[in-house]
Amino acid sequence: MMNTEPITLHVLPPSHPCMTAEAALRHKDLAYELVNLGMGKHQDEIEKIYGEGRRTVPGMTIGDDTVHGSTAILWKLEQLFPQHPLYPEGSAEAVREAELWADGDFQDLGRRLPWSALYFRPEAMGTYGGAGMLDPAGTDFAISFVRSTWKHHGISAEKTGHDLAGLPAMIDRIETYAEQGLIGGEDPTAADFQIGATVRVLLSIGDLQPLFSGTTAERVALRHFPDYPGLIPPGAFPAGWVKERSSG
Ligand SMILES: N[C@@H](CCC(=O)N[C@@H](CS)C(=O)NCC(=O)O)C(=O)O
Repeated sequence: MMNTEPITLHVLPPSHPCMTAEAALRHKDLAYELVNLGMGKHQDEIEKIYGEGRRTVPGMTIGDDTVHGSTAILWKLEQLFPQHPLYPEGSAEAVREAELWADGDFQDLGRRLPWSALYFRPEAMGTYGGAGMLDPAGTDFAISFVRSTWKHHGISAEKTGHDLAGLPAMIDRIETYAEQGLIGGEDPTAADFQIGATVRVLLSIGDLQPLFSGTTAERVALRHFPDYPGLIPPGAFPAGWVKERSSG
């Protein structure tokens, strides 16, 4: 079933929940327009369209209807367009639970950890815009930009240590979802798209790649999101901050 009403997805390109929403639209073979709001005014613009207090991307309009947030978007798409189900019969509830878990603390790591790592390797910020490593003048810009992101996202060294310490258990949880067949199957679910997008962002941090190596999390991320700019060379985080998985 194709959409007769026009669909517009409002995004910021590097945002992982936006990647999730777009992957779901593509999976369901729907026609849509992608609108990049551009860093800066995005919060006010999204609030104008989606209502007071709604200041994040993604948002989706379908006809006159507005849907805000990645999990609401995927749910709505499933109700309107049942083809290529995101919540397969028999495991729909468990998939939704896994998706909602990933939308919480795990998704937050994708918003913080790249900035955490870039604090230590600011010259790598250019790789996220496809520009490669920055020169000294560019690195000056990156240093002040990264500092502003620490403020914006409430990042500190202590918080980074806490985020990194919690990551192995989150990967274990994702691998359990895979064993339960909620992600990693031939037909992707909402949980594949939600988890995979965050993992793809985390894979741009060289220090974290060994943690994901050989996992279903890594396979799902690279399958659904093969192209993602950005690479922070290993050795960014101070020694000992990245913890190993005990079961890895
Ligand atoms: N859980 C929400 C989170 C959305 C979210 O926080 N999006 C970030 C981008 S990843 C955003 O729009 N941030 C706006 C800003 O920080 O200015 C979802 O999945 O839609």
